[in-house]
Amino acid sequence: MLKHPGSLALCALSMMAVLAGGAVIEARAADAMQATPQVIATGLDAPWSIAFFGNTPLVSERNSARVLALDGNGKGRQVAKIAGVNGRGEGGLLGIAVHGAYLYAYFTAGAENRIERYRIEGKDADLKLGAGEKIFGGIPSASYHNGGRLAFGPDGMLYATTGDAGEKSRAQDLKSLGGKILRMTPEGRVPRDNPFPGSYVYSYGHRNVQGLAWAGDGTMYASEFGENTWDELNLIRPGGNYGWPEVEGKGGHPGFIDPIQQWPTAEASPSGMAILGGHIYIASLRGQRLRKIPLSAPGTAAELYVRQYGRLRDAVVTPDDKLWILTNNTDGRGQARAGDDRILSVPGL
Ligand SMILES: [Ca+2]
Repeated sequence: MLKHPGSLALCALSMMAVLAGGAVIEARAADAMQATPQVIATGLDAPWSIAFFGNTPLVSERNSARVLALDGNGKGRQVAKIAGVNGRGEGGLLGIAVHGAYLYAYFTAGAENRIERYRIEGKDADLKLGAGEKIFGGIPSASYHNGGRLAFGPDGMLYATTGDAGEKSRAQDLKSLGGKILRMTPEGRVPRDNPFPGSYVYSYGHRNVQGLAWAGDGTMYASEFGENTWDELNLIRPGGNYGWPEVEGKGGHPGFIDPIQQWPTAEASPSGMAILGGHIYIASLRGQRLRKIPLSAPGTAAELYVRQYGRLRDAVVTPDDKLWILTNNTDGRGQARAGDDRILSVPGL
């Protein structure tokens, strides 16, 4: 598709728009040349997160508390129903991540959000999960702002994003686990080299972070939901204070790290994110689009699939370097289309 002469012309147009400083114009051109994604899976129920064990995709469903394994045809098979999931609103079974022989899950269990891990036994059609082992708890929960993304960094540590759970002051309180990015060992202990000795807090002053990704050089990025004005893309530094609730978006305030990019909340509400081929990809819920941000020019963005597939919850890189996106239209906030919710593979990257 991209080799088509017409697409080349659009690419050239897109480049010119960037040189002219017109990120929005570039977005339209990029959108026009984006090929139709391939459908990987359909019929998911309020899915939240995708992770891979070897080549096997695993998907979490927020309300059913199920973890599904997809076969080569995208057919889901329940491999676990996570015990103890008890969430309202945005709570439930949220992020999952795989490390070694374990699946890690972040979920709402009544008054707290917690992290458990499960030994993965067997593989492919025989894959199943062992009993849960709670490795971390006490993260504040609420109907809104539960955070919930889990990811292992290039340093082998587990990172977890939390929300302010409706109490803004938690974000600036280093003694609270709310409104933070947390960093822990795979066993749930405090790493010796965390920025605040003895504390799980890696960065703070966050409202509700649901996306994490690292570039090849180790630079860490996170997406964050703003309140009414600005959603954020942040470059995360250990010990950094990202401003909430004193500042939303770019405040230029000493002591707070400004986002490297911000968007009106109606055009974003950014959740999962991934990095592939020199670009950051961010799935947007309310904005119903996939944002593509060059690592070489992180203040610019192209917008793909605007309002074509509804709300998007996650973006992940597959083991064979494809980009998959996860729709989010069946959790009561979106308008479900035929086949929702779906996993789509983005071609031509
Ligand atoms: Ca901020």
